[in-house]
Amino acid sequence: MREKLEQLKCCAMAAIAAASSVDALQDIRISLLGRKGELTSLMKGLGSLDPAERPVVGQLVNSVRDEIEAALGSALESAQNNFIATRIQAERIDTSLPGRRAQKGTKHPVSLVIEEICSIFAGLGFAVAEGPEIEHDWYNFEALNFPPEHPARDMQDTFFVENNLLLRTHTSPVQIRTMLKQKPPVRIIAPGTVYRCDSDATHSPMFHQIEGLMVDSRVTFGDLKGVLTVFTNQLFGQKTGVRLRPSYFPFTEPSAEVDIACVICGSKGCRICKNSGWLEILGAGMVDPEVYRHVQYDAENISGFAFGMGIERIAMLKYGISDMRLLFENDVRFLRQF
Ligand code: 2NM
Repeated sequence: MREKLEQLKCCAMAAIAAASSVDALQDIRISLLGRKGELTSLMKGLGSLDPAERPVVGQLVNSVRDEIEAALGSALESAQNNFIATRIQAERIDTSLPGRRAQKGTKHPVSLVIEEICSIFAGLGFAVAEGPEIEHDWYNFEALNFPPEHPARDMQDTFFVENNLLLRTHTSPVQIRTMLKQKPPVRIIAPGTVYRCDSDATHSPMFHQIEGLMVDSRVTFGDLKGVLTVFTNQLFGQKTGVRLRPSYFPFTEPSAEVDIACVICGSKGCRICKNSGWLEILGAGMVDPEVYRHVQYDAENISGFAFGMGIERIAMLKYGISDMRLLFENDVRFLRQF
């Protein structure tokens, strides 16, 4: 046993001295000290020794193992240093140069506007709700009181996936899903990506919307105007004028378009506001009882308002961006400015 140990130590030291690479040294470590290694097997054989001899030989095994480990350790360190030095030579790395910092990204203007709007409505007690981008016809149109022959249901305006599945054309289905899940009071906003078959300087087939819904026992048109006035003042500045014009949506009655005084020209008249002094930024109205019928809300005892806006348009107005396509080209020289 002693002889075996002496011999193993000699062979090991010679092998370690001869090995020049990190890999070779790792192999030696495994073949000696690994689970099935030579030294490990020897240690397992200690049990068959004379009990009197066991402690002595045991100590010897330990000291051989310590010596081998120490030799392996220092050989590995110098092999690693050699490896690095060779690479620095071969690749001509100038270690005196300062490191290259990873480029930090910036938030997309659309994300910035979504975050700002969500935080304004959070201050008014609105929670954020989300839903799927691939929707059933029922949630996107039927429950929202779109008649079967409504033009939005045409192939021209909606991306259909198959049978009754489509890419949502607005985030209103999120409001439907929320009303089906919870009873009034409801106070939510639904930000997200929506899709319409449309593409030019002011329309992208993929864009973003935020819609809001408030339903409670006595919500009035006055509440709608109040909430939206607070919102536009916070988003565009305290003195921004707001006006409501009568309009039509299938899911609200009465309905209104919400304009703000043109923030580009100060209402003097410009290209952006088409010389009217006003910018249309929101659609809104009192939720139609027909919508409540689809979600089993009792239209006799509750009321509520809903509104919706396109984020890209608001980002363009807020940051003075003239072409919507800039928002989707992903040119970092443009995106870094916000
Ligand atoms: C708008 C304008 C007016 C709206 C209505 C609903 C729902 F689900 F409650 F019926 N959600 N969103 C709505 C109302 C959206 O966007 C221009």
